[in-house]
Amino acid sequence: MQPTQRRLANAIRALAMDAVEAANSGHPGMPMGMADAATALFTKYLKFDAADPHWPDRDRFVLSAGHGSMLLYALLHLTGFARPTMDDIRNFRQLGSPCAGHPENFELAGIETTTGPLGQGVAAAVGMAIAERHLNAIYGDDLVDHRTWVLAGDGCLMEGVNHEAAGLAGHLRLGRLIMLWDDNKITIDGSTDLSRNEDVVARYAACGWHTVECDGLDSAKVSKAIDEALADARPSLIRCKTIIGYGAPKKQGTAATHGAALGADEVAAARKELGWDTPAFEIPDDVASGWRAAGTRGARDRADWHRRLETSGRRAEFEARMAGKCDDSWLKPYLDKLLADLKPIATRKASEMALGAINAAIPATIGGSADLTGSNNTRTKDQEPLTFDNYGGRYIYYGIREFGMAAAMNGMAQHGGIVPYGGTFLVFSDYSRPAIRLGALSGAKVIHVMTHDSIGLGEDGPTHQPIEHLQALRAMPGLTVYRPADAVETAECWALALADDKPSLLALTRQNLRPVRTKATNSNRCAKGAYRLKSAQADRQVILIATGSEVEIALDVAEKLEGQGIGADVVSMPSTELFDAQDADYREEVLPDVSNRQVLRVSIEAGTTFGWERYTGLHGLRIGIDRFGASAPAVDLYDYFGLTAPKITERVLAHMKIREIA
Ligand SMILES: Cc1ncc(C[n+]2csc(CCOP(=O)(O)OP(=O)(O)O)c2C)c(N)n1
Ligand SMILES: [Mg+2]
Repeated sequence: MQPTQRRLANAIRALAMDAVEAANSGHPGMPMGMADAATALFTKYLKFDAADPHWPDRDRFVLSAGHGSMLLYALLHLTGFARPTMDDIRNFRQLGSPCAGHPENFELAGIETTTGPLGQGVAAAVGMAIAERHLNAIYGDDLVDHRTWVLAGDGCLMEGVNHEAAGLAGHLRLGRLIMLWDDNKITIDGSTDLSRNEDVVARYAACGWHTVECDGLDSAKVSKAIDEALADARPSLIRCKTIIGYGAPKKQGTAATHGAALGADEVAAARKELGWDTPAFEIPDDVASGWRAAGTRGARDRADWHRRLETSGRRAEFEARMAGKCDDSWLKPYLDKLLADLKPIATRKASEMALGAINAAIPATIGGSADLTGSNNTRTKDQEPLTFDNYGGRYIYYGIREFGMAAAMNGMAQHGGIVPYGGTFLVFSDYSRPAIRLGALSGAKVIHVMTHDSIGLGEDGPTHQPIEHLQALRAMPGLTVYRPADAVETAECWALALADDKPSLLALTRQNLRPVRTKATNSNRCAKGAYRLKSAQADRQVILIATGSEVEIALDVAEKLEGQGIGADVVSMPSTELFDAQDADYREEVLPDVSNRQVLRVSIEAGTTFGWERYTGLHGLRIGIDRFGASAPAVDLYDYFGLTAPKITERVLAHMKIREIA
């Protein structure tokens, strides 16, 4: 006999209880409350084949309420993914188990994106849905025709980013996006009455979504709601009314089930309540085979899809694109042309010029900006906007939604087939930072284009002038920050970002910079993160280390020092992370490890000096800005903050004197 949907769902409940019990840590409430809804989705609707988790035309499922990770681990295991095994689940939350506290996309195939920071999954799902429609516009229904499903909790729908995502999805009419809301009216602190009385459904409706409500504990009713959602052309919000911890007789419906083991007695009582009599971590045969059948439902679709791919004539192109490889053949011809006609330009402008070549050579790029297109220089001439009536466009007007943009870009990248880049001001990286971080953690190949990267932006003043941002972003693991010094470095940094499989951030100027790289080179000089741009002519006594707009100043300082017989190197350091990754010999060659008495090291960056002692040593000299900026024209600010060649030269000389006395 086929097990009922409820019996299949109870397997999820049991595994969630057992795993959390074994770990004495974790979140049983959400999986127990949403087990019936998830069963409807996975046994009837979700297009997937457990035998091939990477099948490009599979539906994407995002567990935005990542704390309910056991729901996903149970589903992957039960439907027959190679991992997690039952042993993996037994070791839930233990070192070495792929069943991490929250779902990690790099731990298990079948986890489309890392979730846990609430709300971001919703925005990532919007990005996946955009990617799907875009690729559909290019490759047609034969190759790209799938849906994106997202499971969100009350927390996801309170976090502001959900609203950015909802607005974007509604505007772009992403009808293939369906969100299941676990409306259990409970969060950690207790009832949602403590903190929320907005009408979430009305808010989504106002954003252009289709909405429908159902009893989330009845999988037939969830199915009916899903049918309605499928039939509607708008993105859908399905409000599933559930009970957190459903099945635990004493604790269900309370915050006690949210994030703690239920305890042996309550687990035993729940087993009774649910009619589940197998021991912990055991699945009865009928249930196991029922779930296995769900896991192979998509096999036929997948085989058909592969046949279509073979005969499409676009197989190689499609596969290369999904593999995410970016061709760098644009770089050399672009640089040749650039070097033939050098003039002072802002690196944001240089970025736009490079993008002209990049977008022509790499069809996978999709650009955008959070309402600063003209300032970020992110849109190139041939880029049409991506809109609901032209999903084939390659430029997204994200609106003033930095966080939503960054999180959606993670989703696009993780969908595959898209290399997203998006712009805002560097100072507003604070607004997108949680998504930059999650992208860094989960290896999403996204390029963040951050312009107006210092006081050099001028008159907009301290609210708009980044100070600590560069160093704060460099402190983030998994993200490479680039701050190019001129047009050549900008192109080189773009090439490095495109070649990487992790996220990158380009910090670019508003103000014009004079070219510091004027000759062709055989290799990408930015690739090692830092390099000697100018060698000391007299005996080397000073090494000036600068980034971005301060490199030209460093060159002027060096000239002044040389004028006094003091040999000075200038090291351009577009990426501290890449420099740190070089071998000791290279680092030693660029920054010889001698005491500051012999050679004074000086860092110059128009931002915090915090952290630069890493390269200058404690007795070196760090030139920067350790306060908030000011409103004035850029030239005046550089002078006011002492970032001019004469002022820096004076400080260097003074420092050398102190050192001699010491
Ligand atoms: C951005 C963010 N803030 C806080 C948390 C900590 N946290 C995890 S779950 C949760 C409550 C979520 O409530 P809900 O989504 O309703 O989940 P349920 O209790 O119903 O399972 C909180 C505050 C988090 N994971 N992410
Ligand atoms: Mg809740």
